[in-house]
This record gives sequence, structure tokens and C-alpha cells, in this order.
Amino acid sequence: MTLTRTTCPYCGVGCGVLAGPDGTIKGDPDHPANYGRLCSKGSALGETIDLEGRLLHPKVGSQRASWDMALDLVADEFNAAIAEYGPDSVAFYASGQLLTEDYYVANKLMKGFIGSANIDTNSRLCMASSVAGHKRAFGTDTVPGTYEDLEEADLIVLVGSNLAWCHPVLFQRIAAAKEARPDMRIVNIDPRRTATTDLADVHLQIAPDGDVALFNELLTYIADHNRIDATYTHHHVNGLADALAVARQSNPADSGLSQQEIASFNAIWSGTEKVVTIYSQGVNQSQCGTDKVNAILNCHLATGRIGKPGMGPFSVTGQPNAMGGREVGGLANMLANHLELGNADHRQAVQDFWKSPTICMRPGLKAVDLFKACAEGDIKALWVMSTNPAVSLPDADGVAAAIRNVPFVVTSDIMDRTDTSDLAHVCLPATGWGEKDGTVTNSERRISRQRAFLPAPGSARPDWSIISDVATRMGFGAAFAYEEPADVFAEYVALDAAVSHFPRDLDLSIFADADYANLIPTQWPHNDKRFFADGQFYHPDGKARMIPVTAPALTSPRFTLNTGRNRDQWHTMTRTGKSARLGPHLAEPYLEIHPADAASLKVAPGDLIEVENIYGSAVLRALVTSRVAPGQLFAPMHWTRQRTKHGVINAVTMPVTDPFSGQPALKAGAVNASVYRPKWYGFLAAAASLTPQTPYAAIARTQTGWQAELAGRKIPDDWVAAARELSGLTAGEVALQTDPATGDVRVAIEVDGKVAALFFASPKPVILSRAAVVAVIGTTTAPLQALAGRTPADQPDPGPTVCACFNVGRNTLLVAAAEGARSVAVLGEVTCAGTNCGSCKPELAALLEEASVPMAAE
Ligand SMILES: Nc1nc2c(c(=O)[nH]1)N[C@H]1C(S)=C(S)[C@@H](COP(=O)(O)OP(=O)(O)OC[C@H]3O[C@@H](n4cnc5c(=O)[nH]c(N)nc54)[C@H](O)[C@@H]3O)O[C@H]1N2
Ligand SMILES: Nc1nc2c(c(=O)[nH]1)N[C@H]1C(S)=C(S)[C@@H](COP(=O)(O)OP(=O)(O)OC[C@H]3O[C@@H](n4cnc5c(=O)[nH]c(N)nc54)[C@H](O)[C@@H]3O)O[C@H]1N2
Ligand code: SF4
Ligand SMILES: [Mo]
Repeated sequence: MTLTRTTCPYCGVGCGVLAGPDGTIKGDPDHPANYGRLCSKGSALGETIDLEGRLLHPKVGSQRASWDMALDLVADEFNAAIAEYGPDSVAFYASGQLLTEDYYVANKLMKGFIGSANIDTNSRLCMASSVAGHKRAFGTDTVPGTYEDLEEADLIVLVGSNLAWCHPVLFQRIAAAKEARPDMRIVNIDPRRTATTDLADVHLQIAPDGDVALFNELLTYIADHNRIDATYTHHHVNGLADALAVARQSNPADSGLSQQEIASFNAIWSGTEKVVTIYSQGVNQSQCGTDKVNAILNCHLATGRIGKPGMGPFSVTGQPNAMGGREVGGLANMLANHLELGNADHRQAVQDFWKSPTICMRPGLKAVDLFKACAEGDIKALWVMSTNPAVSLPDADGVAAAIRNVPFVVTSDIMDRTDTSDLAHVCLPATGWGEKDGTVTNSERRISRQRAFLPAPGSARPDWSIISDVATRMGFGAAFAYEEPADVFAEYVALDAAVSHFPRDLDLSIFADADYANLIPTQWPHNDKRFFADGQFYHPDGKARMIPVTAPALTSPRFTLNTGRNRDQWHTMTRTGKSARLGPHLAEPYLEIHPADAASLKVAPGDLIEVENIYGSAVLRALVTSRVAPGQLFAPMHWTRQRTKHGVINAVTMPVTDPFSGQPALKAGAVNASVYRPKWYGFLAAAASLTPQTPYAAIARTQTGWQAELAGRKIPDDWVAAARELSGLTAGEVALQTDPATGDVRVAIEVDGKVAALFFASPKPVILSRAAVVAVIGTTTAPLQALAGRTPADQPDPGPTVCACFNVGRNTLLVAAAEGARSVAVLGEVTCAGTNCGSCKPELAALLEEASVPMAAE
């Protein structure tokens, strides 16, 4: 079988993948992002391309509709709203997961033909502060670094980045470089301890939003210890004196770090020439995100540590095409191809090139404001493409209500049901990864092809063609007559050539004669150019700017809620949630809470906690751990209303934004927390899918079907009836066990001689081996044995999954450690764990450390 060369659809590392229609997935050894490696999510791609849950045909209301009918309706409704209320009464909300071709066409339709800039995207929640910070410092939104810089650096500082889980292949490249050069130093700046911390030499457990105070203090130190590169700043940088004067006013204590921690950080940073500072959402998603970015850039500019191998600031991008979206200008305050919306010459040039009837004159609404406008009735027609804002935006319940308030809502998605498409009037089926063709740009500006290796399912169509069809029906056919994505890409490159007289960083000339079908991964501007090597920046005087940034004072709400990502899930889980291999790593929404706080709230491990504020509430499983500091909580962003009853964490994040970027502060909100005491806790495993309606419920895919963690407020009168209702199994033989002493209840349901569902309930959190229960589903095990909830005596209980690729559990690993495995490599030899994608290596290392504690004490 020939495998198709394509690119992973998840994170911004942009790994090359070799894929086949039977689900074969391999790392592409020739792709310069990964040289053959893949992480757990990439390796499991083959399990996510089946058609279960897919939207296969357009829907109008809940009815299947023809493409003609659906597209006519969309075009008519948008035209009607524009005619009656003007172009700013309609909006698109798009995504860094669209391909460049999709994104280019959406941006062109809104800005050049509808004539509004009301197109914003989930990149507003993701990279907007980096964009704003780069523009202030460099005059352009340039990410100057390359992945090789990370391997060449002597010091890597990771600020607000859990690279081990979120950019695993890049993390593995760094880990390999550190192994080869043990002198390489890694500093991790994060309010909590993560898998990334495990590789770091130093962990600075900074206070939430303490970053500006820390980097201002570093700048002051650099100045006071004659580390400023005076020749460089003289020729290439403006604003040093002002930035330094303001930095001197910062109080280092606002970083939440001790004087000693700050002193040693200052010494190592300023004393190491080759330093790369990597930053991500702990920087961007903040009320002072843009200032955090500039506080970091200030230090690199003051020392001239930018534009040279092995050094520089490096904003790692989240989504597979966050960079492509920025390039085509797909945000409400951008034009196209890194041109300025506020520049009349730029606007004219784009309008001339597009031969468009109009061009937007002023910035459109940024994401949070866009949904506020929906709530206020100002948006009459909204089109959401490739994103799930009813889950991923702050104040998610408010956003869902705002979407409901829009008279006409369209979604384009690959899935039939998402929390957002449930609110839409028209749902359009898009082709997904593996079925569509186009390009994406990764974190180091490398453009790679995504290529189809599967047929389009049902009548699904690629996003660029859906948008072009609507544009045509709105009356703009001549400008949207693309036949294939290559036509769009060629136009995008041609626009770049047409505006090349404007000084910009974006330069796509290397793609002018590109063979689109056979395009190999290529960096812009061209593979050997290094940005800023010549000290030239893009402000009119050619110099970079240091920006004075004021550090916010420390605050101390009772609880600060931090949010982020899990290793094996992608955002709202519409794809990774389908994989049984990825499910068990962390199978329900959880809340990390410090042991001291847990004690004061009377929360024991496994209890449920309710977090709430004026926006809403969420109920999550307590994960009592000193990885978070006292007073801080951490919850994953992944769980939706489809997978939980009450676990959408954005119900309690606040829609407050950074004043420059408009990016919401998703990492530090004030919440209250209290123990949630149900009358009973439950665990249910079943062969068929589950939609339990208990006050707390979280479902996950398993190797044998589905599982649900449950909790109820009322003890059912009849447990068997309850088990039947929760599992949806009205037929079948039932076995019931009750223990009046403990109140424990166990129910088995067998259909055609096979275990179809097992239900466990207890007044206390249910303790049993989930893996053992799940393994019995679908087998002919006798009910009594199935209800034991234990792995049969002749088989060891593997414990919770650590390695997703080989399904190796924690207990198996602890046994291997006890039997003498003392390194990650040996653990791998003995159990296979960590030997495929390697994403669990940090956890293996942590487990070894933990396992060796009692031995050391002996
Ligand atoms: N597995 C997985 N990988 C992904 C994704 C996914 O959904 N799943 N999504 C992708 C996307 S779109 C993105 S944007 C990236 C995000 O990648 P990351 O930014 O690395 O991930 P997060 O978990 O959102 O947040 C990173 C860290 O910021 C820390 N933090 C919080 N507040 C502060 C602060 O005030 N200062 C500092 N210094 N740190 C703070 C958090 O504790 C957290 O550990 O991941 C990408 N990769
Ligand atoms: N609390 C909290 N909230 C956050 C964050 C956080 O750290 N904390 N991070 C924020 C960040 S950085 C991001 S990037 C966002 C991500 O948030 P979202 O973008 O809302 O999350 P996804 O689940 O990636 O949504 C992508 C949607 O597109 C669909 N899809 C997949 N492929 C295609 C395709 O080819 N075409 C079309 N039309 N649809 C497709 C998927 O089924 C899914 O419904 O979340 C943000 N929200
Ligand atoms: S690191 Fe993993 S998720 Fe990111 S692109 Fe590579 S394989 Fe995909
Ligand atoms: Mo993101």
C-alpha cells in the first residue's frame, strides 16, 4: 500500500505523517519538524478517521437538506441581513484549524465583498497577545526562530508552556538535545508543576501573572550588570531608556518568587548568550498578555539576542494552522498577507487585486466582543467554521445564550453534533483531515501540504469550496471561481507578489512557481534566511522597539482558577474523544487542588468539587496534588456538554480581555470552591454509547464501548431500573448485589449471554479497577464474577493508563520499577511504555522518582 505524505492536524509543531486509508499512521522520516517522530495524539490518528458521529449531509433545522437548499438559504439570509442592517450586522467566527486556502477565501469574502471586518477566529483566544506584542516590538507579526535554535541553545526558558504535553515532539527534540549536551539548562516558569517541569533544571513557581514583574526585574539586572549590548541597541533598538525606567519601578515581589530564585534566574539568563525563551498560553491568555510578551522581547532586544542561531524569543503556536491564519490576515484587526487594515494604501492594493466592490474600512469585532454583540442583538447572521465557541470561549453558558439570540446561525463542522452546532439553524458538513487538501504553516513558518488519502464521506465538501459556493450565491461568483485548492494558494501567492512593494516580513516568492501537488515542506521567506540577522526590523525607521510595561500587583483571591490541556486530548474532544486508546489517560474532568486547600474544604481524593462565580458553575473530580500551589486550582478545558453533565470549565472563566490584543484571560479567574456531596457516586461501563442524565456525569470511550462516572442527588427507589435507564438497556438478564452495611450496589446486565453493562453505586466515591470492569464488557464472564470489580486473581491489575500507545498501566510500571528498572529506557525495554511516541516519558520519569522514594528512605 502506498502511504500519503501529509501533516498532522493537531498542534503547531506540524509533524509530517505518512497515512493510509486503512488507518496506517507513521511519522514522516523526511519532515523537518519531526524526522519520523509522532506523539500520542498523532499516533492515534488512525482511530479518529472512522465515520461515527460525522455529519454527512447538510441539515436545515434538524432535517436533512440538499446542498442547493442549504447554500441558497445561507446566501439569502446573509444578503437579507446586510441589506437591512448593513455589513457589520453579519459575522464569521473561524479557526486556526482551517487550512490556509479555507481561511484565505473566508477572509476575502468578509473583508472584500461583504465589506466588514467581522471575521474573528479562535486564534483570538490563542495567539492574539503574541501577535500584538510582536507588532509593537518588531513592526510586524514575525516569529523569528526555528526548531533548530532550540537544539542549539545553551539555555531554554519555558514561560507558561507545558511543552511536554502540548508540543510533545518539540519537547522530545529538546530532551534529546539535553541528553546529548547535559550542560544545556532548562528553566520552567509556571505557577504549577507539569510534565514539562520534570525535564527542567529549575522550576520557578511564579504567581499567576507574575511574569511582567520577573522579566522587568531581569531587564533591570541586565542594565545594572553591564549586560546591555550597547552597540546593538544603539543601531537597532528604540525605547531602551523608557522601558528600563518603567522596569525599575516594578516590585520583584509581585512575581511571587523569592529573592534568591530571582537572583539565580537573572544570573543564568543574563550570563548565557545562547538563550531561547519559549512562551505560550501562560503568557498569551492573560489580562496583561501583550505586556508579558513585550517584557520577554525587551530582554532579548536589550542583549541583542535575537536573529542569531540558538537564541531568540519563540512563541510556539497552538493550532496546526495558527500561523497560516495570521498570514492570510484572518483576524478582525488584520487585512490580508500581513498588510495593515488601518493603511489606506494597503486597503486599496488589496481591493485592486481582489477586484472587489468594497473593502472593510475599520477593524471588526474581536471574539469576546463579537459574542457580546450577539447577546445584544447586533449580529443578525453568524457563521461558525471549524471551532466550538459554546465550549471554548470564556463564560461559555453566556456565549451559548448569545448564539441562541442570533436570528440565523450556520456551522460548518465535520461532526453531526457539537455544543455549538446544536444551536445552529443550518449545519454544513465539511470534509475533515485525511479527506481534504491544502496547506498549513507550523510554528517555525514552514508551509506543508495536507493531502487527502480518504474519499469525502457522504456529501461533505471542503471548507474553501463551501465558502466559495455561498459567495457565488451571494452574487460574487467571478471572484470565487476556484476549482481546486491549488487555485486559491496560487492567488494567495500572487497577492503577495502584487503587494511586494510594501515593506513586510511576509514573502511568499519562493512559492511563485510551486508544484502544489508535490510541494515539500518549505519555510518562508526562504529556507536559509534568518529574520532580524541584519538588525533590520519593520517599523518605519527599521529599528525594533522596547516597550515600557508595568507589572500588575499581586492579588490574592481565595481561589485562582487556571485552565489548560491534557496530554491525550485535543480541545473539545470531537476527534481525540473517539479513541479508546486516548480516553483512559485522564478520563473525566478534574480539578487540581492543593492538599491544604482540600483539607480546609473537607475534600478527600476522589470527591467532587463545585467551582462557581457570577458566570456559572462546574462540578469536577478532585485531584488533590501539590503540583498546584495553595489558593490555586487547575482544570482542563476539554470537557463539553456532550461528554459531561456539569464539567464545562469555561462556564466559570471570565470574559475579561487584554486591552491590546483582546485575548481573554483564561488562566487566572477568581472562583469559589466547595465540596459537592451527592447522595451516591457511580461507575457504569457498557458496550453501547451512554447519555446519562445524573447531576454529575462524564462519559469516555473505552476499548469495549463506553464508560461513565456518575453521581446522583437522590437515592433511586429501584437500582435495577436506574441501571437500565442509565445504560439505555431495557432488555436482558439482570444480576443485583447489595451490601446493606456499606450501601454499595452492583448491577450486571447481560444480553444474549454477554455482559452488556456493569453498574456500581456507593455512598462514597466508587473505588475499583476501571480497567478490570471495562475489560469484562462484551465477554461471557458470569455475572457474579463480572460484579467483583476486580481483575481476575490470575491476572494482574494494570492500573490507570500511563502509556497510551501500548496501554501500559501505572501498576505494571511500579512493579517493573520495584523489580529493578531504574531508568525510562529500561522501563521501556521491560514494558514497552514510552517506546512508540514517547509522550509519556516525563510521567515515566516522575513515576521512577516516586517509586524510588521509599527505597531511599530504607
Ligand atoms: N495535548 C494537547 N496539545 C495541544 C492542544 C490540546 O488541546 N491538547 N492544543 C494546542 C493549542 S491550540 C495550544 S494554544 C497549545 C497550548 O499550549 P500550552 O500553552 O503549553 O498549554 P496550556 O496547558 O494551555 O498552558 C500552559 C501553561 O501555562 C501555565 N500558566 C498559567 N498561568 C500562568 C502565568 O500567569 N504565568 C506563567 N508563566 N504560566 C502560567 C499553566 O499552568 C499551564 O501549565 O497547545 C496545543 N497543543
Ligand atoms: N478555559 C480555557 N479555554 C480555552 C483555552 C484554555 O487554555 N483554557 N484555550 C483556547 C485556545 S488556545 C484555543 S485554540 C481554543 C480551541 O477551541 P475550539 O476551536 O473551539 O476547539 P476544537 O475542539 O478544536 O474545535 C474545532 C471544531 O472544528 C471541527 N473540525 C475539525 N476539522 C474540521 C474541518 O476540517 N472543517 C471544519 N469545518 N470543522 C472541522 C471539530 O469537530 C470541532 O468541532 O480554545 C480556547 N479555550
Ligand atoms: S507533536 Fe503530536 S500533535 Fe503535534 S503535530 Fe506532532 S504528532 Fe501532531
Ligand atoms: Mo490555541
